[in-house]
Amino acid sequence: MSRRPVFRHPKLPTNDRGYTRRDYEGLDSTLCAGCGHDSISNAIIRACFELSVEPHRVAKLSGIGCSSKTPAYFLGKSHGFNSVHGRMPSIATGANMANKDLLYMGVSGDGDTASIGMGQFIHAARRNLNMVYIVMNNGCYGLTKGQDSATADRGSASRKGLPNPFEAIDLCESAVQLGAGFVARGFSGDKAQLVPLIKGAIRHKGFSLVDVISPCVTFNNTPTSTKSYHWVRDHMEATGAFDFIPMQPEITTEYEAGTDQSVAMHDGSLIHLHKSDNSFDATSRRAAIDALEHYREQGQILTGILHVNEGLQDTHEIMGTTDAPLNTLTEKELCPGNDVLQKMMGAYR
Ligand SMILES: Cc1ncc(C[n+]2csc(CCOP(=O)(O)OP(=O)(O)O)c2C)c(N)n1
Ligand code: SF4
Ligand SMILES: [Mg+2]
Repeated sequence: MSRRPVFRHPKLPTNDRGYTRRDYEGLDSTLCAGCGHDSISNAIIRACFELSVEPHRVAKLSGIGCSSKTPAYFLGKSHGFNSVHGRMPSIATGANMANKDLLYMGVSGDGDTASIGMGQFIHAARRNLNMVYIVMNNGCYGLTKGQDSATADRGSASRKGLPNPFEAIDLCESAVQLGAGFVARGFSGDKAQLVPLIKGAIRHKGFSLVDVISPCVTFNNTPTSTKSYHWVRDHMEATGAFDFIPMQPEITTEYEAGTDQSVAMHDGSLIHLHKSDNSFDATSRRAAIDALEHYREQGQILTGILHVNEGLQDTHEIMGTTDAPLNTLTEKELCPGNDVLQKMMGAYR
């Protein structure tokens, strides 16, 4: 039961659809105070409110973990399915195949995605499933007491553990290599950067990964952990300051050539990158992987939009499914009748 007061200020600001921010909130969080995951939930709430996403057009999906509990804490009026450990992408795929008209918002952890769910994650990415896939990445299994996860950097140590001896999986680099059309990395403690990243992911058509470094204050917030607040603040390198600009008729490009880059989303909205001198061409897969490797070698974490490709077909387009969502088709449309079936069978004889 929510402990939030039910009183509402009569003049709470509303968005274009008439919803207030409260309409995008969920239950009170039961996570540890200071957990990065709560900051990400708040960024999701803000992004959806500011984009005027209709809550009933969203389906939240998750696996198992502290991170996978968070859909209870945002978008309380949306559809939701809390699946089993690592299986969120299968549920997202099935739901998306049945009804392609909803916004699918998958939330997962680094354990849920990069260990038990890795085989699921990579296939959702390579099929370019139209969904937002947010990883709340703390480098550990928070819910089961802080064991190292597969995204923990080699040499990085959590509260009681020895330095991790294994190579880390970089989910962004994997997603770029697999052909995902929108790949970004944020930090839970940097809302100014994270909210536009989530907005861009929502507006992108196809697979949108937002990997968010999210310190676990209970098990993985020592200075030796590369997913801690201290480490990330000291070692973060952003691709540039940027903002998300919904397409409005009056928007004109007034960005200086060579310093900025605007990338149009399928629905016409723009991601506006203010490129710093050391930035790179985010539309190139090779450049994105080079940049990630470059900063990794320096011990830095590259954040921001890492890769965007708006020219890709999503799973439905690749498969040539009907324009109408499959769950709206009637029996008559789905079953062509005995004569047609006989003809089809004849072709196989
Ligand atoms: C099939 C199965 N194996 C193991 C577990 C135990 N388990 C629950 S959550 C979890 C890891 C969670 O880590 P992560 O996805 O990173 O989430 P976090 O808690 O760190 O946010 C594990 C191993 C489980 N619930 N189901
Ligand atoms: S154990 Fe870690 S990940 Fe889980 S709620 Fe607490 S701080 Fe967050
Ligand atoms: Mg984790």
